Amino acid sequence: MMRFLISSILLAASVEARPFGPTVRRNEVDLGGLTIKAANRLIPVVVGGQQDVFVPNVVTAAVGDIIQFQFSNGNHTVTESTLEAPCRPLQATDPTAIHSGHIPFQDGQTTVGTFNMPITSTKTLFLYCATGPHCQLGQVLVVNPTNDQQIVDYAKGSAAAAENIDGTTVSGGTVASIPLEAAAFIPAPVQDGPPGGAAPPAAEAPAAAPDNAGVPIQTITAIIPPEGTTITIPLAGVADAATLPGTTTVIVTVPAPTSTPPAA
Ligand SMILES: [Cu+2]
Repeated sequence: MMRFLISSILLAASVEARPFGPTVRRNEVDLGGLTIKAANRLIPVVVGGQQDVFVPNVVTAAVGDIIQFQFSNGNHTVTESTLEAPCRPLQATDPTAIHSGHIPFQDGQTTVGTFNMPITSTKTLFLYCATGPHCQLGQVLVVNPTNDQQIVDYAKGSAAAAENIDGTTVSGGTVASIPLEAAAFIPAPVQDGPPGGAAPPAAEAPAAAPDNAGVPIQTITAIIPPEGTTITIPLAGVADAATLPGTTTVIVTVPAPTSTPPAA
């Protein structure tokens, strides 16, 4: 009975106190040094991966939200430009403009580099990747566009940009990391390479598959017979060649060379 009475009093006191006390939110999220209230949105944007793009490439965010860039395969940046001067850092004229620095992701990583960018105004932001030709290849993003045409115009302007210029100083956000399991992407399949998760050497882009893809490749050593020689070449792969007279052999008369071969 006494216990019930005490708890009733405590309950009454807490209910009584609530309307008069300040509302204090304890549900805060630590983003590697940057603390936000959980009531604000954390908006993930994947940077790079199988393709050099931002996903999504148009983001609508409110003041107080955090855009969390999550860096997937490759080495990318988030760098602010203007719509009129794409692939060029706004930092050149405004030191507070956004630049994440270069954040890589290599095969075998168990963490993902992030750039947490708080939205502090409703200003439209034009962002690009300053690595290599990524900006020209379409790795661009618009935050809070004022119309649907802006991402189109920005991407077209970027594709036509003469050069892709890097930012200089990390600004406009906080570099941190998250566990891979928490990321909004699945990394590209691990390439064959040295063990231990080291980055594979920069591979040349594979040549386009030839039309005879799948046919075993043979090494042919060219032997150039003297001019006027008649040679016969049996055709390989013809079934029962003896029953197909006239189709199994090619006769070639070696033409005169068109230029003097170099002396041996
Ligand atoms: Cu990039």
